[in-house]
Amino acid sequence: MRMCVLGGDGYCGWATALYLSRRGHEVAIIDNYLRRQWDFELGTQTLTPILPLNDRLRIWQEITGLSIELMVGDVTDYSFVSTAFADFQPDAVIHFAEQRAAPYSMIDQKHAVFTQVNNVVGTLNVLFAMREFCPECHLVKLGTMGEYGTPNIDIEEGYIRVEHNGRSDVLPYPKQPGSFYHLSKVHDSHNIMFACKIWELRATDLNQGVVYGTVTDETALDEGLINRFDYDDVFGTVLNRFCIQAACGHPLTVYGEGGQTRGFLDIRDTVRCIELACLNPANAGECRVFNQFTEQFSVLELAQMVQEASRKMGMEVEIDHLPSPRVEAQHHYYNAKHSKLIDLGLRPHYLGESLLDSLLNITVKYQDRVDISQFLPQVNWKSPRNRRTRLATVPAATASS
Ligand code: NAD
Ligand code: USQ
Repeated sequence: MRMCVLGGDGYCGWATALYLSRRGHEVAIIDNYLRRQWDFELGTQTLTPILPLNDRLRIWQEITGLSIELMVGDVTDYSFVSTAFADFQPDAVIHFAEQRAAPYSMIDQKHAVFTQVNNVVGTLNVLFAMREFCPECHLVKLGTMGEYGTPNIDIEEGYIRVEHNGRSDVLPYPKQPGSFYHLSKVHDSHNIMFACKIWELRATDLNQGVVYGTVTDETALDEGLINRFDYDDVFGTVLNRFCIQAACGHPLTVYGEGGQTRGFLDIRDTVRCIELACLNPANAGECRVFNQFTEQFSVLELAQMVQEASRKMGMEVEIDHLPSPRVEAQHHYYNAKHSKLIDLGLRPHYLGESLLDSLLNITVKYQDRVDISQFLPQVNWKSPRNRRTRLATVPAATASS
């Protein structure tokens, strides 16, 4: 298949582009390097030393003989996206190219507006460009489990049958997201659903849980292909952060009581899920929703697992309960369905001892690159003045949109 990976320089996108290329698909990456710019803005860097994208692609070609096309540009620029789709004629567009950190979107007004403009306008452009230049193509869009929030009933995969005043219907599952970032994904979902209905486009909205890990079979082929590993308080996801904190002997930063429960998955399952969705496309006019995670844990359970794995490696680490910087339920019911990708053939990697060991080993290996000032949360959901407000410059894309 001809697959266009939007956001292919990022964490999920890079691993996915390599995986799909090795599986024999024709792959093109679109990215505008915003993610690298946000590291400069926040004064942080990935734990792992990633190379410039051109170098990564050259190494990939040297090692495997496979080439991945690169188109550098901004998906909020319609003329760029439409030309890219018209030229490449993708069978599948895999859309990762968004601002994906909840704390970044909660820094202040500028960052909230930037996040929603970047994400919502980018996705709208993708939909319009598909309609105009590749209407048969299948959109595989990364959504998030956080769109649902934590309702006191089971979470279905996208839609729910509702009985009301003696009548019944299947309706989009109610959304109660917890940040302006998560809200941007809800807005995207509505726009995608509407576009499929009116233009007969085909789409799969993948409501992905929190991803962990960094190594895939492809990135392990050469040090120059290494993936990013974010651990700062804005872009670092919780398990990656706990592993680095453990490697540095820093107490694990559980926000509040730690009863917050989320769906999680290994980056190796992310890439497989994407391929499964592409190989089994939605029908024309259909907007499918899959919940993409393999296991659920509370934040405290994760911290205890990391603590135990560290102990076995001879590292003693404490668990701290910090006042939560977010507004989220700390004790709640959570039972989210996630069978559709399993039905398509996903064989999950579960978070076991060996995986935690390998995560901890990576963090120990690159420990000298760690900046421990990135461990404590610096963005508060309630504060009108977060520390980073003074540091932040808003990326140029907001102005151009
Ligand atoms: P990332 O920030 O590492 O990568 C996103 C990439 O998109 C970056 O390379 C960035 O430069 C690019 N990008 C952003 N805006 C762009 C624009 N306007 N034009 C062109 N390129 C642009 O993020 P990630 O962790 O790889 O996440 C990818 C997607 O998966 C996001 O949509 C995110 O919401 C979703 N997701 C991620 C996770 C996770 O745990 N990482 C979990 C669930 C869902
Ligand atoms: N948390 C801690 N301590 C930390 C960091 C986080 O207790 O040091 C807690 C948070 O309060 C939250 C949970 O861990 O309850 C998850 O936080 P996170 O930062 O790992 O993940 P989140 O903000 O939800 O966002 C990440 C990705 C985002 C994706 C989302 C999937 O950055 O792109 O959409 O996971 S989901 O959580 O299912 O919405």
